[in-house]
Amino acid sequence: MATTKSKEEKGASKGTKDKFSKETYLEWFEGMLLMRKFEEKAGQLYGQQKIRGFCHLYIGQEACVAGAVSALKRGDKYITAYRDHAHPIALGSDPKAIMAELYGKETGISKGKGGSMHMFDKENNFFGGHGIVGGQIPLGVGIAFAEKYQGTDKLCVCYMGDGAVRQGAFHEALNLAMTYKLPVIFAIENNGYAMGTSVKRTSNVTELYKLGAAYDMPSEPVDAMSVEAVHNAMEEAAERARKGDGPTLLELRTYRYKGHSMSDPAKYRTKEELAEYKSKDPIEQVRQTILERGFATEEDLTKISDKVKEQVAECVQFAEESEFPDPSEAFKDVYADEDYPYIMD
Ligand SMILES: Cc1ncc(C[n+]2csc(CCOP(=O)(O)OP(=O)(O)O)c2C)c(N)n1
Ligand SMILES: [Mg+2]
Repeated sequence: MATTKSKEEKGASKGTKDKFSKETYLEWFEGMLLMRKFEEKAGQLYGQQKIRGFCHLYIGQEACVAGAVSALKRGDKYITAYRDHAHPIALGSDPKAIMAELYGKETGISKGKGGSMHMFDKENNFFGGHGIVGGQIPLGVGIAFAEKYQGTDKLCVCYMGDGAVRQGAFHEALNLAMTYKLPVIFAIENNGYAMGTSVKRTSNVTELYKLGAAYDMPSEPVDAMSVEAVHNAMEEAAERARKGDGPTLLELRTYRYKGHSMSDPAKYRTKEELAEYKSKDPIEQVRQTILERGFATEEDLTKISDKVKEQVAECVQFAEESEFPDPSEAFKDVYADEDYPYIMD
């Protein structure tokens, strides 16, 4: 257990605040606030049945992606599971197109055919949005393989939930990535639960970064309520990947403030547990640092917040005013063969 502690302490100490500039802090604040406000609105719209089907919110987990995007380079690839609204927002996709996708409209980022779980934006290096738990992990390794094969200096960040590490595909993917020294960062967003099942109910191995040891993969836990700690861990992993030293496994210790999906009363956790994580809110932490270090005043931050709210309102208006796709679109971009036999007349 002593080893575990020192690893955790190492992860926490990575949150050294002095390293980061005013610009970085303000970008983190605005970026994470946009993810948060966008999703709060999406939650409301779901209640009004404007958004249907599945909808998994990322609220509380924002630092996991904000700290990666600030640490990595444009052109690095990202792939994740179905909790996927914030990743493309962080990568620069148009939030209006993401909202339209939630509405199932033709102007959506996946032309209204993907919905909440299947956002996709190749131009901004976002490879989805995958509904099958663990399904994106081998795909992420494949993307990293392509980068290595083509001799680029780019890498792939492959996000997954804590539930996904119990899938066989995770272990096969780690083995292959380590054997071929592929430029991939496996980022486990450990929010403590897979639907209503806690991590400790699924395996003896509850410190998920330890799973990397079976493949001799550099692995560590990261306090992912701290955007600084995520940035630092991603930066170090990226350096390793770009040098040709292969993959890293990061266990991003995070928390989702909302239920698993929209129909989850979250009875499997206590109010105290939720309150404890809310007291470490990643956005609030950034706000405090900005104020403490004099990077902005309360008034400046309110202006940013107002701007973000306006942006979200524009997203809703855009989605409302967009059309549903024509039924003839249903099979386009879905199958490789354009004359797929079930195309409707
Ligand atoms: C192969 C497969 N099995 C089961 C499901 C049903 N399912 C959807 S989400 C989920 C829990 C996954 O939890 P986790 O990986 O921790 O991600 P989180 O929702 O916490 O982000 C399950 C079991 C699925 N989508 N795919
Ligand atoms: Mg989980």
